[in-house]
Amino acid sequence: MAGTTERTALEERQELQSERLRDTVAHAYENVRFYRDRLDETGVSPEDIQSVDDLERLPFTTKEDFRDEYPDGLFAVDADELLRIHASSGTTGKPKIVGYTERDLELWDEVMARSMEAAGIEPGDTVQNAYGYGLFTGGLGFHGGAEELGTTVIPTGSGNTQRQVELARDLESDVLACTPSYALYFAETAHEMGVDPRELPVSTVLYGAEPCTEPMRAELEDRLGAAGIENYGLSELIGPGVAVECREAQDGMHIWEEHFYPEVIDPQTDETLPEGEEGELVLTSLSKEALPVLRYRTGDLTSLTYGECACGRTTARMDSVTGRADDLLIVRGVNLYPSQIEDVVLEFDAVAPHYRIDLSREDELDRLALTVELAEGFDGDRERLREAVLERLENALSVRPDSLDVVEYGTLERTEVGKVKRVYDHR
Ligand code: DLL
Repeated sequence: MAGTTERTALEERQELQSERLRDTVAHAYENVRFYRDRLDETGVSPEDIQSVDDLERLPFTTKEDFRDEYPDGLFAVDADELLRIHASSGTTGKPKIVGYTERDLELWDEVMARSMEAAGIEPGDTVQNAYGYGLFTGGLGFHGGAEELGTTVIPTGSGNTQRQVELARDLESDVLACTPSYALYFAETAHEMGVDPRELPVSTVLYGAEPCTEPMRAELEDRLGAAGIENYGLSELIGPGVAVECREAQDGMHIWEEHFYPEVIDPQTDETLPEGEEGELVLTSLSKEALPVLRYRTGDLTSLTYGECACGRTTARMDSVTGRADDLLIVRGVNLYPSQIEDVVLEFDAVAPHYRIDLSREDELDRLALTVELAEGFDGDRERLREAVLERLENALSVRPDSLDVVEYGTLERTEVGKVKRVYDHR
């Protein structure tokens, strides 16, 4: 796509980033009281930020800041300049409200079209968009990008899954855009309808919006007979369209970093971490009008890689998100993320890609109860499987769940709309 720095030398991109950073900081300072106060308190003036190397001098922006400034305290333009409002899918408390000017919407379409192009989607392809339409950025984000790229988009939104299977078959959808959990549900529904999901024309699944381990990706690819390409983004920055894997290498997600500048920090010490080290992703918007964000702490844990990718793109790449800083489970002193449990459990062919973690507290101690589901048609020894999973968890993670239930295929609730919930904290 023209006018991007996807394949330019690092120095050239950095110059552009620095120029845009200066503009963004000035824009935020002049038009958002929150940023003006924060910078003044910190003793940093916009002139102090001349290049991306000065970024570390800026204070962070957090989810709490969005909540405190609800609904529109972080907006940098007047309400009549907004063309659209979305909100994040926060499960608790107030949603984070985000707004877009005309230029922001154009930018969003551009980064989404670019993401889809990098994912190997071509003009003329048919994209069935099963991300939710509405306040969630998934639906309209993919929709805009698909049209910008010149594909045919079928705006099914989420839910109504039998109908979706029929449409995918009858309209010959090449691409299914949805969360990874929905892709699995879609495959299951097809199977129940007597349709072999692998026989459907879908050859690419543009998944995202939820964590997805490699074994989970392998499951969804296998069940749908399609390539899974991972997408990452968040409402606070724009929505989907922040980063995507390239079809050629699938070696980390390319961050469209002339618009979203990435850093990874140690969430405890707030120090910036070097390439390859895992920590919390921090993003700064470089081209946003309505909602510029400076050093936004995403809460998402990942690491960054620099250097040219086998596909020829030179952008920074981020690894799959292993979890959220606030998803950390501490079970009898052992630090653990749900994705680590997923990784181990899905090693077992006899286990379906559905599980549930329940946390409770008894006598001041945390209890972890794990429920896994049997693969369809399993007729082996259930108790032996249970023991094997327990032993493997203990070896791999140094923690043994207090209880492990192995339930029949189809027992655990499926997510047809919205993001999957696998951890239930009753503490
Ligand atoms: O989930 C935007 C999106 C839509 C991304 C469709 C990709 C596809 P929010 O609802 O604001 O926006 O939620 C953002 O979702 O901070 C992550 O915690 C999580 N998330 C998004 N993509 C991924 C991913 C959209 N690939 C929050 N892997 C983010 C893991 C993801 N988590």
